[in-house]
Amino acid sequence: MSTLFRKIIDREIPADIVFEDELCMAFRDIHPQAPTHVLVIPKKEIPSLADARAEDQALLGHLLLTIRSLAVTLGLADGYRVVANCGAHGGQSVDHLHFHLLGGRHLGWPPG
Ligand code: DGP
Repeated sequence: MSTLFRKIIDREIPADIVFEDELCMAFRDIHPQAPTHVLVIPKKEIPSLADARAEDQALLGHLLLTIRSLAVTLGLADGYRVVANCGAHGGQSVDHLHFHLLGGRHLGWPPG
C-alpha cells in the first residue's frame, strides 16, 4: 500500500518541495517543529532505517550529502539537527524512510 510520502513523490498530494533529484525529494514538514523543518526522503520505498540494506549504502550517503547542501541553501549557517525516527519507540509515524532537517533556532537536548 502506498504511503503518504509515496503520494507526495507521485504528486498525488501537494507539498512544499524544496529539492528533488532522481534519487530523493525534500519538502517542508506539515507540522514544523522549528523555523526550518524539512523532510528528506529517498524515492526508493524503504520503510525505515532498520530496513536499509548494504545495497542502500550509496543512497544513504546521497541523502546525507543532500541534507548538507540543503542546510547551506536554506541558510542554516548557525547549525542544525538531522533526525531519523525509527520504529515505535523512535516515534516514527510514516513508514517511508525520512530524515528531519531542523534549524533556525537553538534546539534543546535531550529530545523527549
Ligand atoms: P515521523 O514522526 O518521524 O514519522 O515524521 C513524519 C513527519 O511527517 C511528521 O513530522 C509530520 C510529517 N507529515 C505528515 N503528513 C504530512 C503531509 O501530508 N505533508 C507533509 N509535508 N508532512 C507531513
